[in-house]
Amino acid sequence: DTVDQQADFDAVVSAEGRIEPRDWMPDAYRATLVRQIAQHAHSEIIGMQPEANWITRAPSLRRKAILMAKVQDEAGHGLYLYGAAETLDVDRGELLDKLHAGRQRYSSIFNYPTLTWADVGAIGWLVDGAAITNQVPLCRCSYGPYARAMVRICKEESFHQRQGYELLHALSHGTPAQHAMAQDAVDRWWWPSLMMFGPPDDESSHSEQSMAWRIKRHSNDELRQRFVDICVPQAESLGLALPDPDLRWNEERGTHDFGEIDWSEFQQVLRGNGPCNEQRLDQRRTAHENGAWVREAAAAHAAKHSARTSD
Ligand code: FAQ
Repeated sequence: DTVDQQADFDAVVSAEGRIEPRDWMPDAYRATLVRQIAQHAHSEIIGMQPEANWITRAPSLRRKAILMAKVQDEAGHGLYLYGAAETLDVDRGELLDKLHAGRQRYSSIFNYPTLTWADVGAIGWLVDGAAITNQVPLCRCSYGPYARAMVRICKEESFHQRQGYELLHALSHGTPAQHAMAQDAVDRWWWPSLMMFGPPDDESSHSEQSMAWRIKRHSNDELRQRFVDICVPQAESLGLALPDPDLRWNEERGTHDFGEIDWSEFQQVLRGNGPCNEQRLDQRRTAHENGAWVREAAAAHAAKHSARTSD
């Protein structure tokens, strides 16, 4: 009965085991995973837009090939994640409908514009860097399909982060105008990257339960702090400044202190009022409509194939 099932579930989670799709799980655990995995998948595919904006204007064939590969990886990450969500008895069509209707979220970070080529570098360095910091612990998430999807995604994100770092390094050590462009991109992407980790712990409605279920392994503020500590020496070797006058090493705490985040900006972006929310969702809906023929053709092919094999 449910009492035994709950006890079995709790025992697996506390022993660092994995919950698999066939296992019993509490309804709220399933709902939390669907929410987080869907939001993550939506972020991957909406996250293709800001960088895709620069594919046709990449400064060389080599840069263009690298950027196309990165954006294609993001589409792939979306597919792994929608696949992981579907093991929880939801359908990706239904999740996409909810995204398009504004009833499911995607990461706040993708509502900012990519104004210059250096933004491609800043996204790789900071946005992929933040994504890895958040996602490496998710490789140990209690839900098996999500944890396994994260392993491969993290490997690919590491490549993405390196390409951004290398791109910014080239600009930072180029002409004064290139250096200024790199600095401007870092100035604009730094604070939104810190917001990717979610609200402060005392305002994070889901953290406590998600940590008890071992979906989340660290709190939002812990991961944000880890990210700041990783970025400071990297900024130094890039020769770029982080736009925070309050950023300094705290000997006692053994980490960096950093300035106040503008949480009202984060709330505005979550409410749909960021600089690009409308544009991102419009483009997503249009892409979905334009792709209808592909879904129809795939479904027709699958139907023919199964009719043939069932003969
Ligand atoms: N944006 O209680 P919490 C990538 C919402 S990486 C928008 O703390 P939770 C790679 C939250 O949903 C980006 N909404 O929530 C890439 C909740 O909403 P609700 C994607 C946010 O879930 C790079 C409310 O605020 N990564 O795409 C954000 O425990 C370059 C309360 O928050 C992931 O999704 C936000 N930043 O912790 C691709 C990682 N933060 O239910 C292309 C997996 C919070 O009240 C190019 N997700 N909210 O309506 C997670 O680890 C967690 O879901 C957190 C939030 C940490 C994001």
